[in-house]
Amino acid sequence: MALLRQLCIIASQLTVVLSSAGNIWTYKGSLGPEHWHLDYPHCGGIRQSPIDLQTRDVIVDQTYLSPLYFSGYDRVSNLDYTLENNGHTVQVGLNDKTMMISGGGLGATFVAEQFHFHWGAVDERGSEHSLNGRHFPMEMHIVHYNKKYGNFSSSLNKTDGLAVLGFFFEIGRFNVHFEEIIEHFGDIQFKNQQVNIKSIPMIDLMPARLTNYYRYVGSLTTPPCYESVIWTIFNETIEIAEEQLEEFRTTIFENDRSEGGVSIDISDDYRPVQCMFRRRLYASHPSLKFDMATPRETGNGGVSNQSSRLLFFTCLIFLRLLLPIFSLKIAL
Ligand SMILES: *[C@@H]1O[C@H](CO)[C@@H](O)[C@H](O)[C@H]1NC(C)=O
Ligand SMILES: *[C@@H]1O[C@H](CO)[C@@H](O)[C@H](O)[C@H]1NC(C)=O
Ligand SMILES: *[C@@H]1O[C@H](CO)[C@@H](O)[C@H](O)[C@H]1NC(C)=O
Ligand SMILES: CC(=O)N[C@H]1CO[C@H](CO)[C@@H](O)[C@@H]1O
Ligand SMILES: [Zn+2]
Repeated sequence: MALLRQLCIIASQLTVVLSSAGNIWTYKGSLGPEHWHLDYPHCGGIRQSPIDLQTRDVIVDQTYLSPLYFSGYDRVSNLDYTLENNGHTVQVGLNDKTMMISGGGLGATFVAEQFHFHWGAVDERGSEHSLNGRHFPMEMHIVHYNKKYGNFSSSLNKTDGLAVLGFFFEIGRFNVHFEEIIEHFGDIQFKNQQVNIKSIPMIDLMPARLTNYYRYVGSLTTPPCYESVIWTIFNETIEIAEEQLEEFRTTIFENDRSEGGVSIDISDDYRPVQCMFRRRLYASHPSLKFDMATPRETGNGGVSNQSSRLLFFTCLIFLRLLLPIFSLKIAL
């Protein structure tokens, strides 16, 4: 059934030639991820994000993927951050532009612009990336732009324009650092609301060990889906209490205050995993390459190798459908 639906989506992707104008999109319904490519053609590309991180096929390269160098992440800024509900997520604007990353095979210096979250209505989903088919309840993205392009907007559509750091969350202890953000949610319940908050040393929001990570090239996970992102997904997770996650789920709405009626929460603001096609997944440490048959952790919960398998076949079929088009182009 799900496979059939995927096939239909692919078919529509291949037949639609003209795209209508428009700039609204959602995570559900007729403007949901399966339809994004109609208004935003890049979303139908072959280097899209997120992906399922399949640890068995990883290429380990410890020399190239050296530890990232973080500059300014331990400082408190004298400029406030801007916390905002943009109708798709909770986003924090890093107004000072003083935090930078380099090294770790990035090939350039990238400046931190903003960070935001993707979360689920229940613990079994919410993250955009998955690990061997397993999703996490939330994922944080710290978005950086390439310093050589001067600002975020001129970097957005450059092949080496952006570097995004991704972190998975797990339910655990109360996280005092994230509480400094969550405690302001009352001020940004509705779309387009924003509030200034005191800056937080970014290092407090990140896990302690940052040397072990996965790397691949991909895209923005929201329209216009430009294929401009060097992705780094860390192995170490961030702990957050269930009650804190509940604040994300129940107090942040996708509608404007003025729209009235019933408020709709933003939960499940994640894009489904995309086909890997000819890309490779790299890792910074040998322990990140392992087979699902011998899982590292026990009691994972929610691991579904079935969904991994389904994705594999869907991508295979997608390629087979594309082949005639490519050969036709060559023939012409
Ligand atoms: C970004 O940089 C470009 C080129 O330097 C400039 O034209 C543009 O106005 C800048 N945009 C912002 C938002 O600062
Ligand atoms: C990966 O993360 C898990 C838990 O999040 C941890 O137990 C494991 O030691 C980490 N492995 C590496 C190589 O960092
Ligand atoms: C994968 O699926 C098989 C059969 O359905 C199951 O026995 C196995 O435990 C699954 N592996 C994981 C890691 O979920
Ligand atoms: C990296 C990237 O997505 N580049 C795109 C920028 O926009 C032009 C025009 O739409 C595309 O041709 C590029 O592929
Ligand atoms: Zn994101």
